Amino acid sequence: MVKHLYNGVTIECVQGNIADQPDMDAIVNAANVELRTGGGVAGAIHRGAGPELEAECRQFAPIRPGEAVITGAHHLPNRYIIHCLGPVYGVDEPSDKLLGDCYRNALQLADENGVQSIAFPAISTGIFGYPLEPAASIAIKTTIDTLPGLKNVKHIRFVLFGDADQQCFMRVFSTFVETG
Ligand code: AR6
Repeated sequence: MVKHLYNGVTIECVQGNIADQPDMDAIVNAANVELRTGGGVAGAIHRGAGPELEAECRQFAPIRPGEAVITGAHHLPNRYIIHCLGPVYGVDEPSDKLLGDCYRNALQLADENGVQSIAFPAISTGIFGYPLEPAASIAIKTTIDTLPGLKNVKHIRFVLFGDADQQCFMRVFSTFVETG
């Protein structure tokens, strides 16, 4: 695990399951347009939260790439779930801007709702096909750039499913910390 204090905010990269982060106020969902259950992250989160989550999501669907919406977490132990629609790689353009929008909008929405701790998965890097290394750079750079505008968020965790994914995020993260 790499952990660093950046502008008074703890940022860390861990290996794990996004639906099993009980110490976080909010977790982020790599959602689909209709905010329904799916594979990967969306499947894990909806399974954990229960059918009440899909019911609450209905009023916000459909969402656009880069957008973020907030709901309760229902049967999961968190206070909120923030749902982001990442870009489908090679389809939703400009994909780098849209992916950055996800992280920025999720952090701002979290902050507005008094969230102090938030966990992100690697949005768009599964079924949506975004290559991991550029996705990690966008996730970490956008997060660092957004920090100065945040009042409440004090702890940001990137939760990577696989070992290689975690290594990649840690490598990219170290570059920013060394040069930042
Ligand atoms: N915890 C943490 N990371 C996970 C988990 C988990 N439980 N499961 C998968 N990952 P994806 P996307 C990783 O496909 O690319 C959904 O079905 C995974 O290895 O969940 O944004 C929705 O319904 C990958 O690195 O999200 C959408 O249709 C990353 O999380 C579509 O997939 C994101 O994988 C969204 O695709």
